[in-house]
Amino acid sequence: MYRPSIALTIAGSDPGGGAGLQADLTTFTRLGVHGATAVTAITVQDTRDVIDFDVLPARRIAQQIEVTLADLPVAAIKIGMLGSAENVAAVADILAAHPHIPVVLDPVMIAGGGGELATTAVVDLTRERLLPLATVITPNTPEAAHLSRHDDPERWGRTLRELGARNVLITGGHALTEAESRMQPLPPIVNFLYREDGHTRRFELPRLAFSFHGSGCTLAAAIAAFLAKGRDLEPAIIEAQGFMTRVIASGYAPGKGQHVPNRLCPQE
Ligand code: PXL
Repeated sequence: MYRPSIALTIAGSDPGGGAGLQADLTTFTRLGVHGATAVTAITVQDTRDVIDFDVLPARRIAQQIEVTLADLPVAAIKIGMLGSAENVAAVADILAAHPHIPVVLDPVMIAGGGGELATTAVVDLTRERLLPLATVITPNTPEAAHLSRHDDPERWGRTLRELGARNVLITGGHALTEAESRMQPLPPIVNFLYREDGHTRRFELPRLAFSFHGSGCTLAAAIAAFLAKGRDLEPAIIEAQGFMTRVIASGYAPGKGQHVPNRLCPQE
């Protein structure tokens, strides 16, 4: 009997379908992976701003995850917005009981449009409890600075590894400064992977002029999808970055604000 690989996302809902669990689910589907979802929060936002959000109670999130893990052979877990320190603790407790499932942690702090999606308590507990349980974390540069509590970019990767994250992929795709955005050609996106074995790898990807909503979620979900399909971490990251380049290159603005990655684009 045909059964696709299964990945679980633990994430918040974005009603416009650009980011959050909708981004994760469309990415999983596009990459041929069955997506299971545990909803953590219901955000109210458009492609410009976060207007409001409600966070679900920790008990209800834990139930969704536990019921899913008891029923489905989940081969990778992706974590996005958790919404409260209680939720971080509940998710950490469950992950600790399932140490064999690879975990991609996207430490969501700020939405693509700039709205805050995590409190200081959430960031602090993520640092303490979730980093040590992650196979890989995928902070962008502001998130890496915040989580590591270092101003010096040279220290971010190593510090996050010392805090317990097995591998750290620091992504450079966030918005450019005014001066950078006037450069022709635009500076590339540079991602750095700080590996479990102490080595560092640098990846360069082409950058487009638009500001994107949902690109961080899409990359982390794609890594989780390839892990679910059985790839080792580094090949999963390389394939996920290739997927990102294709979906960003054909990205579109579905509404009045930011562009979203075109996760519908044909894959070779
Ligand atoms: O990309 C981070 C993110 C995560 N989760 C939700 C979001 C966003 C960004 O907008 O809305 C629910």
